[in-house]
Amino acid sequence: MACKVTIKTKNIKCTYFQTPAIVYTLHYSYFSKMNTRKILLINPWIADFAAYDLWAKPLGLLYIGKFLRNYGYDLRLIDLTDRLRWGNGKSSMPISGRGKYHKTIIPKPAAVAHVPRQYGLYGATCEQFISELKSIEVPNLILVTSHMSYWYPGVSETVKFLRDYFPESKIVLGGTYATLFPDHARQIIQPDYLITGYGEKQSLQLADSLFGITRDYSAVPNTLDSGILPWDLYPRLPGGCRAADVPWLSDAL
Ligand code: B12
Repeated sequence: MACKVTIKTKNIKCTYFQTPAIVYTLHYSYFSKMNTRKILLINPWIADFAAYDLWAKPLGLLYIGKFLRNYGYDLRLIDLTDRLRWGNGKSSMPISGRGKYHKTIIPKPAAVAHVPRQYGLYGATCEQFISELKSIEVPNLILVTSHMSYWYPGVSETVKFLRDYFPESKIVLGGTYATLFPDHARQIIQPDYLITGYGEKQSLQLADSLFGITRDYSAVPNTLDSGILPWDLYPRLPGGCRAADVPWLSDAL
């Protein structure tokens, strides 16, 4: 299936061809200033034949966000599967928390080429992602989570955009896919750093080392059980859900 999206702005031109291969051309001219202690959290696209939002939120990434914020880092989140932000209204169901994602058809990976279904990226459109990337300050560090290993093409596509927009930012990959298949992830995604297993303390240590911060890690716990997850990073989450702080599917609240 072919899909082509062309976006032109004052500084940026993105051409997104999806047949037979995906090619991005980005021109940027505004990367001048790096911000202090700015970390961008990314929940990537899901790549699959089907996906439906049953209260899915990137729990592990939010745990890391809570942890890093506790140690003084400035956070920004782009959750590409946040339907309330990217949804088209019809498919977004703010109250129930369930609903359809937008789907961008892309070519099937070779291993599933025989499956007679349309394969795609679930979540924000290419234009929405670009618009969001344009609107934020250049982060020093980008933390990308991953979920089901077989969704890795979604991680790969997401990271390509991040590389094009923020070539100077360091990208760290963690999460289920990175933990289960680190060699594959290193080869395909090519992050600057890959962290396996629980990510809170490891992310802090890595961020500190990049920002030149020293601290006594023997006094730093592995995780933070107390405190509220950084729901304020979701601009459109209904207040009731934010307060609930209870498990949701896949990556729970
Ligand atoms: C609980 C769970 C479920 C629950 C979810 C319930 C809920 N309300 O959330 C249910 C039962 C619904 C479920 C369903 C499925 N699951 Co499940 N599930 C798990 C389980 C046991 C724990 C996941 C979890 O919540 N972890 C807790 C959170 C906090 O941890 P985390 O997200 O991993 O994040 C930490 C680290 O990964 C890391 N990290 C995360 N992001 C980042 C980012 C960076 C930058 C860094 C540095 C670190 C980092 O730090 C985080 C904090 O410490 C895992 C196995 C496991 N032990 O991980 C399987 C697991 C993820 N599930 C799996 C599977 C296969 C499925 C299903 C497909 C099963 C099925 N056939 O239907 C479905 C798919 C659901 C979907 N589409 O989302 C597999 C995935 C295998 C694979 N190849 O990817 C796993 C790994 C189990 C297994 N070993 O087979 N699952």
